Amino acid sequence: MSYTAQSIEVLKGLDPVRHRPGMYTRTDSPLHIIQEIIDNAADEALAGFCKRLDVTLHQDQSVSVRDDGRGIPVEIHPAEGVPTVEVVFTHLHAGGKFNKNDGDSAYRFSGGLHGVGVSVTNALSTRLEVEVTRDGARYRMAFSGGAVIEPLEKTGDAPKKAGGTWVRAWPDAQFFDSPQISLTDLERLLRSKAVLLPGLEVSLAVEGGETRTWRFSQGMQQYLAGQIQDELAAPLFAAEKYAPAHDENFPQGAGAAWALCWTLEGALARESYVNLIPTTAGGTHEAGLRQAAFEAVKSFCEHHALLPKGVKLAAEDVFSRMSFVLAARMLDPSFQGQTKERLNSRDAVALMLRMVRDPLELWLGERPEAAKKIAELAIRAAQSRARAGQKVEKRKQSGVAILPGKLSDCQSEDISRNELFLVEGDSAGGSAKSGRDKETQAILPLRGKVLNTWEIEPGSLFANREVHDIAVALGIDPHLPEADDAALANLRYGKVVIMTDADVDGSHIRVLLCTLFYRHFPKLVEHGHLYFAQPPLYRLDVPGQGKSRPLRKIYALDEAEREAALDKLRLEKVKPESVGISRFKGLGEMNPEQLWETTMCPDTRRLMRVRLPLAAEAGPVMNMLMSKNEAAGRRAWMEENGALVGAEE
Ligand code: 28G
Repeated sequence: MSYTAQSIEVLKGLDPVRHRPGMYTRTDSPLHIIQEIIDNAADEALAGFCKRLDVTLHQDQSVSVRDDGRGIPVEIHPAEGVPTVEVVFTHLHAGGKFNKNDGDSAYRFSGGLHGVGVSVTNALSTRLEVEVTRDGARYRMAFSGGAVIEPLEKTGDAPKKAGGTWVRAWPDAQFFDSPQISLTDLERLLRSKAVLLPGLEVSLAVEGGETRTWRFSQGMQQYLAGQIQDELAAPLFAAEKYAPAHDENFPQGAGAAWALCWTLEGALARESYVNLIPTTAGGTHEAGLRQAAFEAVKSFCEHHALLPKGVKLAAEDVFSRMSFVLAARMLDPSFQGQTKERLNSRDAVALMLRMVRDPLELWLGERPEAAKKIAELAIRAAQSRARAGQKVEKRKQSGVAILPGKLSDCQSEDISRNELFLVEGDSAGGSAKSGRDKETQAILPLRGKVLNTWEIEPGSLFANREVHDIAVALGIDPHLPEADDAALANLRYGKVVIMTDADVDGSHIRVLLCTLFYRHFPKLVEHGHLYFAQPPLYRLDVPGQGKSRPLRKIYALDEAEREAALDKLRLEKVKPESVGISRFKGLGEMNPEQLWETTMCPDTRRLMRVRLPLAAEAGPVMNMLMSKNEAAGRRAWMEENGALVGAEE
């Protein structure tokens, strides 16, 4: 194949990126495609081959990055028949994604923001140049819009031991809302690489301006200490732990490094990362850290009999004064949210719990004086929470209503933590009841269809049993949109969660419940108390393997999770063809543990908060949707706008 023919073929490969760049990267600014380049250099440093990483922001808005690692291989790639460096820049998913099966490879835990690699950067750049130094020689090549325009050539000799990669990219302004790269964001990103890769010297030069450098020989411990101005309750705790080979539950090398501390007052410092990628919106790894800290401190309190009578610690009591830097390392992390800055891999909770809890408990046990200070902080938080709860409790008891018989109420009196699940069907209701956290979660099963209350007078609402039960459980009366906030004074739950099947009937029930709340309990919606649970969309049936591995069912919330689960199974040598994938039919298919983990556990579930536009705008639409004689218009509107009513929690 001639070179041009081949580059045309390669271009075809990157075509989708140029057509829908938003599917592959963030398009608000070119920072994220630059981040892909920096991430590759950081991965090479993580593998232990770099001492420095130098970035220059040029006056023409291009960016160049240099590392002193091994240099991207230039040999002909056996499968592709072109130099490996060309494959890296022209093939989607090239880069970190391959070689995950090689236990020693540091690349197992690399990850571009979306794991798509630097070919996306290339596709979205008017020009991109690469220079490689390795094996006693220098090489270079250049691309435009992702296509090779100057094939790889040797440009000279280099000292035998010299190595490194240099990349300069000119992002194509047509793909971005703004061509400017924020200097603050770039600085923050580079500083975080220096924090997470102790000893690495990182620099940022602004062409014609200043140069900044970062180096943290003590890594995140040093960094966190520098971020905290207030008095520490106890010394800072920093450590790391990764799964060994042949671990039962986690792939080799998965784990975390962390630094954490407690302060008596003042601002908190909290940062988390997955595979060196910042997760500014937190996610499941932070939830796992929080749980680990909670369990370690609670266990210390119990061993030393520190808990005053009647005080019950909650995770938040331990967590609320804790500052931390957390760097999780895991295979196939999956991200969520508009900007993909929140980790949502469910197993990150268990992974962090496993890695952090015991070392922290040990650490506390070794310095009882310091640990007592931390315990005191948590106990004080629990006591003030209990006092706040009691006030509400008095109010709660002043009501005369008798709670509906089929309500399984929760034990906690802390309204802000309490949640009511409205569950479709008795069987799902049963699973929810046994799977829930009894402390804070209440279950109200709903039988059959809920009444369409759009055209029902407030006075006749309670003639309907279901509606009556919901209102009594909630502790509030129907009211008008003009009502003041006192309408919610006796509300018994901070979150009201509608949990229905992910099918047509389920969405019908959702709409009817939304109608009820929107029309007759508008303050509840306005104040953000109403949520949809999001049960998983897929079920993976994994056949048993020998004696040790029984048949398994894995639930995946969406396509991304389904693919991540399949990738992980591949690592376990499960043949993808042997895995049965079905679109999930109903809540009733899950046992209580599964329902808990996928849909109810605050750390691993995904909730969607229901938000409605202002009444003035929504009124006519709702009227169209809910009036008896508007069935056709209703269907059309919902198909188009169904997604608009919610936003991720
Ligand atoms: C300066 C800007 C960005 C990089 C390397 C080094 C290697 C590499 C990069 O290999 C293909 C995938 C995993 C082996 C690896 C060199 C092994 C041996 C490398 C960068 C083949 C990519 N020698 N440095 N990629 N690997 N720096 N800086 O991009 O299996 S990317």
